[in-house]
Amino acid sequence: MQRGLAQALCDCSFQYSDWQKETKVEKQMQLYEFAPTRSTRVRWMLQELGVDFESITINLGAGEHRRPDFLKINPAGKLPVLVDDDLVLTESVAIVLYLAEKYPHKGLVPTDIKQRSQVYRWLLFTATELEQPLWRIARHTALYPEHLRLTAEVSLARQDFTDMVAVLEDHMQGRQFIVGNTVTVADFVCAYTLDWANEVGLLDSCPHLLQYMERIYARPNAPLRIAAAFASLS
Ligand SMILES: N[C@@H](CCC(=O)N[C@@H](CS)C(=O)NCC(=O)O)C(=O)O
Repeated sequence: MQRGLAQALCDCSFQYSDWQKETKVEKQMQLYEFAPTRSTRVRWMLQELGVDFESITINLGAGEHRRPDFLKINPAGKLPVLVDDDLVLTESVAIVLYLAEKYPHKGLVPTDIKQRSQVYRWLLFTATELEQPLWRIARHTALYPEHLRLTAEVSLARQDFTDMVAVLEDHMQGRQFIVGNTVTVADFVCAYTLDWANEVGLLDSCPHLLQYMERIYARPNAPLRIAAAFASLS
């Protein structure tokens, strides 16, 4: 009796693995992340899409991004990284665009080419004009060794950010979303970056952007705000 059952189970698992080989079973995606960082953008996208994924924490504070096994995955030693089957993708903006295009029925990237071009425009504006000054500030206040930090660089970066964020503040007057009348991938990337700016006191003179950021983060599938993510580490 027992041997019969064991045989049946064996047969079953044999058939299952056969079926797995024949039918390409989609593997769970893996996200290499660390709570308060740019990997938030990818987590946000995955949560909005309702895609199941495996989270792999790489503790930047503990230097895990410099470990040889992680450097094999991303030689730049940076987060986030998304692994989807044989695709290993770095760069947060490239990853969220990939996800938006992989699940087009979720409507997070417009089908209309002109609307889509506006999404690209604001993603690039965010990554170059807004995020770069924030990154310079982070490096020259906390990340570089103290003897390499330049106070003047921080003032310049704050001014660069202030000049460029004024353009977005103006754009957001009377708007709910960055592009068109529905949420897109640009909103998640932008809201995260605005949260970052807010953390360093650079959003006080942008009432529209403050309201907009709060609204986007109030979505049910939004990730933790940066401050809460830092708090969750301790
Ligand atoms: N342009 C990259 C930047 C990635 C990046 O600098 N990530 C930071 C965390 S927000 C990191 O991993 N830093 C580790 C390091 O620079 O050593 C992206 O958007 O993915």
